[in-house]
Amino acid sequence: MPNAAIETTYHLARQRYADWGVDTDEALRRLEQIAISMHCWQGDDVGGFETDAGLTGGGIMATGTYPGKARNADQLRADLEKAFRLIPGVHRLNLHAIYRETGGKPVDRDRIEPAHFQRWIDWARQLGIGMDFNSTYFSHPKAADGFTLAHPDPGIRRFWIDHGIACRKIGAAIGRALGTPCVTNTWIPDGFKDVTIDRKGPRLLLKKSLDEMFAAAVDPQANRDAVESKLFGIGSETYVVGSHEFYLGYAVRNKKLLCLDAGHFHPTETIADKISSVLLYLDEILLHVSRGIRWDSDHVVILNDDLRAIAEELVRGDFLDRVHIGLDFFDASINRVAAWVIGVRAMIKALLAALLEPTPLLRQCEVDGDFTGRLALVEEVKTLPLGAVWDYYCLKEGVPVGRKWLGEVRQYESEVLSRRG
Ligand code: RNT
Ligand code: ZN
Repeated sequence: MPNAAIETTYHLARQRYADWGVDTDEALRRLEQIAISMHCWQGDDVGGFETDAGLTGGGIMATGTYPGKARNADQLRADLEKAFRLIPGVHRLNLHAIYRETGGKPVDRDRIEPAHFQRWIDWARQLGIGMDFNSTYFSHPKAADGFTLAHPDPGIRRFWIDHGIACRKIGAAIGRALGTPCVTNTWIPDGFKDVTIDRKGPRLLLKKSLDEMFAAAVDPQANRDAVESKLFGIGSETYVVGSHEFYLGYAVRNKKLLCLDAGHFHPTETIADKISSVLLYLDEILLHVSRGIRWDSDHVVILNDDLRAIAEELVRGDFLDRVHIGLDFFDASINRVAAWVIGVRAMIKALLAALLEPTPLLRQCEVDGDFTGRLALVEEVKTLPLGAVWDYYCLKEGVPVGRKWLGEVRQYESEVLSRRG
């Protein structure tokens, strides 16, 4: 579609929304301010660059054999840049500790330092983006038992506490260097596959480990700590130490950010409904936007009802400045750059849809007890010309409109990814 047609279509759409009392220009101004933290680990199936072994253990698994995954940090950065160029707006990078660059030197996880992430920091500065960080408690011999911070062996616990301490320092260095706070997230796989007798003991140990890990005060302008719960994982189907109740309590008491991962609850339980509750007791939260399918919690995010509900909550509750939006999925069965682009664009579309909602009108129906009107209007709003506004936003931000981005990914695949052997 020629640019002039995109603009004409937008102007018609703007009028349609104006009829509902919605200012599309204002919605786009707000949308432009929202940074989404794009997770590096979609680019190499959560492998990292410590060893050639890739993802092992940890109750998570990437499935698929699509060719072309990034084999080193330079390749991963190139792939990330490609994806960023196809996504409207200025976003962030979410990095895991296993993506450190030590110049070939073996450095164990309790010893990693900001210097090992300097190239990532310099790269982010060049792109003008912020960064977030994650400690990595899987794919390591000391995590092979399926226990880390809650391991019964004090030596193993100490190792992982030191990893967590190292990661907070790295997070702070990132935040200071880039001038925007880094959110450093903690997720551990600890749990049992089958019937569990002692549910209390490991939780006491985890609490103690976290207390030690978080003992030192860190400037919140540099680093903010988040803790992520999970209901179950592969190999921890019966019992997960870091459950929702565990971390909700921990976060409230210790003023941490709670990380809500969309794939970490019962299948019909959605995180959208949790946001307005937990933000009564917490200053800020982190989201891991993902898509659960049956037992898997990490499918590529698409514009479905769950995603839209999350975005609606953020906008309706005026929570955008208290919620850090991160994505968390990994699919090795499709082009990995495309997976990022699909997921991040879907998140942005969901936010746009929420920003274009005639909320006062819907709210008034609810206040008046007019539930017929509420349901009727919600249905009518669904077919307002969201796509025309979205296309115009992409045009304005200088990224491909509509399916055009896919052609660019295919070209990148034939010129770069397919040559990786
Ligand atoms: C695992 C958690 C965790 C990981 C990433 C790689 O279930 O969701 O956030 O996906 O840290
Ligand atoms: Zn997650």
